Amino acid sequence: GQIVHLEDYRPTDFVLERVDLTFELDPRETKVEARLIFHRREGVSPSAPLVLDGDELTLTGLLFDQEEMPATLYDVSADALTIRGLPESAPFEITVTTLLSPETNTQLMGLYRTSNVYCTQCEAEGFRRITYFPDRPDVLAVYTVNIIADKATAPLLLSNGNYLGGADMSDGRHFASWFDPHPKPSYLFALVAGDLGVAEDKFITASGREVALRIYVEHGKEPRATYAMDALKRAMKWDEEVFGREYDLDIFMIVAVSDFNMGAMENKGLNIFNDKYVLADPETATDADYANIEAIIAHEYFHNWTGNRITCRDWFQLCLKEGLTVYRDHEFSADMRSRTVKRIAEVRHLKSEQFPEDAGPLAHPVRPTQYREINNFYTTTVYEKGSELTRMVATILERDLFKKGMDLYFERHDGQAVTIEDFIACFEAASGRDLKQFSLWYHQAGTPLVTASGSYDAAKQTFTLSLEQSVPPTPGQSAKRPMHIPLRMGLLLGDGSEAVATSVSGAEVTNDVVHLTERRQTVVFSGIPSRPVPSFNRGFAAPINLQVEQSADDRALIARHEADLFARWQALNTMALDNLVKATGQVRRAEPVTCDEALVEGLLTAAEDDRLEPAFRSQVLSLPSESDIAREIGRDNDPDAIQAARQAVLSALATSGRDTFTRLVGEMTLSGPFRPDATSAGRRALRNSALSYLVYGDERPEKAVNAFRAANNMTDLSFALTLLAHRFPFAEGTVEALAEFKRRFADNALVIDKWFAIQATIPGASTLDRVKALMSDPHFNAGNPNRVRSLVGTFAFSNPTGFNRADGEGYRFLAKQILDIDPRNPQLAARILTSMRSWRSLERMRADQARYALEEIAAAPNLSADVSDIVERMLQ
Ligand code: B3K
Ligand code: ZN
Repeated sequence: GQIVHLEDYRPTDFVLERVDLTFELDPRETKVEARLIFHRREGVSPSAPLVLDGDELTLTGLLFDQEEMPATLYDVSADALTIRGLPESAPFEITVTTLLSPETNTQLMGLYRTSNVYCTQCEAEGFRRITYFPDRPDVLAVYTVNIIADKATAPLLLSNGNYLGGADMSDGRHFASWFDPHPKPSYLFALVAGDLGVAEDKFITASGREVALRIYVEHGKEPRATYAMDALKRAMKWDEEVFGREYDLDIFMIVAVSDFNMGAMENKGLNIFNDKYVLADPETATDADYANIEAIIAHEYFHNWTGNRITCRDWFQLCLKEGLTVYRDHEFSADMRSRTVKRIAEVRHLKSEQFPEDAGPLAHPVRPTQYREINNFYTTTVYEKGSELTRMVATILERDLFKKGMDLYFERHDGQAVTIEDFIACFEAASGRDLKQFSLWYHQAGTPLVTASGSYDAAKQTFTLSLEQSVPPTPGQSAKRPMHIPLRMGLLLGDGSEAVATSVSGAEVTNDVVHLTERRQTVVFSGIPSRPVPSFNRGFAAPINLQVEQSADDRALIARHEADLFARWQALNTMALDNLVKATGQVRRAEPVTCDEALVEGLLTAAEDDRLEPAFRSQVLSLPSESDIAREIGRDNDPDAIQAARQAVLSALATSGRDTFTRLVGEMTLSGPFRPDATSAGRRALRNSALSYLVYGDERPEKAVNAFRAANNMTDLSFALTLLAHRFPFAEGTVEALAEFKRRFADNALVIDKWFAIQATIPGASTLDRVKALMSDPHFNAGNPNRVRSLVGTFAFSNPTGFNRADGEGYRFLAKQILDIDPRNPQLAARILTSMRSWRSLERMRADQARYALEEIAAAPNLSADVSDIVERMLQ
């Protein structure tokens, strides 16, 4: 693959006016006829040829205005079709015919088959695997789609837009036609054909239009789409109320398929989903599954405006639709559930996934300027950091002006393919505020570090805050400029009340936001009656690392009194993290591990405080993960020491809090039928957190075995099984529970994925053998992305001690898997390989082993562009 540069962007030479597609579906020989009407763009040289993209295509016919195209006028290869001698300005029609084999398309890009259903995935560059086409997001056209297929095996024929009509044909086939009136880029094209069941409902828009809602699933699974349907209706209503966005077609369809490279896809009017994010019922889905379904259904629906109506000019602008849409789905979930708890979950996810990416060899700006393989840029930086940037715009502008800016964006750019600069310009125009310096967030990679220190002058009653910011160097970017960091903060007095400064100087301050814009800035708060405790980065308003000397007492004060509940959690989490880092050092020096009194006290006080919602208390009890600790340490990491340290702190907490945890398990027990709402989920979460301390504080597996037996929903059942397997991997009770779980859910692949994942995350060196054995389990299927991610992906991403075995066997295993997956499904292989993105922060011996494995991958012949791009950047 060649490197594509943002600066090389220029519009196409030809304007595409209309697209008319006819598919004659067949598993091995699908015929696609594309009739494309173009005209030469004004000012383009009359000799410029039309160049269309292709990928592994076979051309079987080419017409110009319905006449055979002379062979002298075109050149064709599998990845390009170049046509010369085209009219100077008049519109003309090109008819391209290609032949496809959906059944052997294992990449899951373009048109493929999954469980006997034809389906498509075109983002980013999959449409060029269907026909020769100007396959780029700034080419918007109106599509008509005709689908012809065998009626018995494919009674259902779907595409984007509104249904025009259809009929039976004399040969056992039938056809259907669809018309999408909204101009769209090719990446939003979709086709589905097969035999599926459907859940139906309807939605009346704010302006009174009726929209038919359909969720297509495998026959028999219709009842499991109920929650997804409910989430969809709530998302449609929320988008009307909060963003003023109405749906714009007569029908909205979702299709669940079992072979899919990612979560879901926002094709216009016809979203295609990984069935994992559609199907749910209490017996088979956890509270986390329900929350994910709600978020992803909403995310894809929200794309209808942020992505589809307004799309990206080029793929460098991916965050324009993804960052903004993630922000929208975060806000939706915050409104549906607990805002604080949602924010805690988001920050945990951001820090555990995006921060390591930004600190490692794969770091890139939210708006990159070059790529080799665009599929490798669907990253947590583009998505999650991109969302944080939108959130910062909302923080800087505040609610009303942010809303005004969003309204302007929809008004100004509807129907266009635009850039991040266009997006930001709307907020500048709406607010009159200069966001030039702020925009650096899009262009400079790396997590900024803010160092803060304060001093109190009792005589003058002033508190002076010294702030310093730096952005670490990242690949291709050695020097960075200071950014505009909106730091939300409060000053707490000894009694827990918040100090109100009579004046502030040294930086712009709006409400509780200090606008840090220089490398070094001093902010003086006057009229502060006693030494305050600063609470920084309320709500995690800025995605930064913060370095501040703060005593455990000061943190405890924040944890008890902060008005911002997120900041309370943050104080306790930081206290825990400091303790865990210290404990890791103690393990490595073979010293006894100590658990601070202040931590025990802080965690138990919050856990017992019934004025706080259970989900929040559960978040407090859940200690930073092994990878959180590794990230905080940053270098020379020994995963075994981290794990031992964390276990020791956990045991100490378990001992000190036994009474609290016992009481909580009782108090939080729910009766009555299962309900997936946030309040019930919160009680289950707190109960399970408390239970896990009891299990870790006990030498015997009985408590976990009993919990497993008593569970009447998947949340509790899988939690109990995880506790058993992770704490007592070889106990008889564990072996039995694992076997029973498998027997019970043998016919449900999504639940078997949990069974794989639980075993893949058992700590310790011996898990590698277990994972290898599981790969021969009849339920494992190396061709299905969900299976591969649950077993191989989970092992590499989420089992620090198992994967990072000191002998390097974990890395060699992964290298072998990557080379095995790559020829079939390069996107999947490349994604799983990113699990090694933090290899340089390992201790020397492990880092060497990791490098050998990466070098082995890099040296393999015929690597895909996807894998070679990742492996080369990782080794650079
Ligand atoms: N836009 C799709 C992701 C497509 C990934 C292509 N490799 C799903 C989403 O973000 O909503
Ligand atoms: Zn998206």
